[in-house]
Amino acid sequence: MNKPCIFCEIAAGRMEAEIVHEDDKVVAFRDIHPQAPVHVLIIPRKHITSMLEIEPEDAELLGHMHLTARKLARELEIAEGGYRSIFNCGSDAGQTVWHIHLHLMGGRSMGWPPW
Ligand code: IU
Repeated sequence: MNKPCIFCEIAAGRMEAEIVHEDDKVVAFRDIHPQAPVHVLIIPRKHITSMLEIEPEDAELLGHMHLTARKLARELEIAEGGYRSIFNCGSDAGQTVWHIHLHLMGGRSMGWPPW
């Protein structure tokens, strides 16, 4: 039997996470291995394996994810200093969980490029 998707389990409330926002389309929770003072993952309730699999019908959902990032950046007080929002797509980019997630990171100064 296939293992259930961990992020689908979090979205369904069957697995614990420190949730900072949820609505009918997305759930946002704190990353368990934060790489910045604020590190939140915004996930869609809809299971989409990677950014390579998004479809035109997902455009509104993706926009909603970015608007949620903006709202949380303000609420979590990283908007003024600046923040990064990132989708890792595929293994070279460092994707390890196969349910799309928008990383929202801030609270420290970050370098570029991100090795
Ligand atoms: P990536 O872009 O696929 O590498 O990011 C996956 C993130 O999910 C990574 O930062 C993990 O620390 C995080 N994470 C989590 O917050 N909770 C979990 O149960 C698992 C991974 I598995």
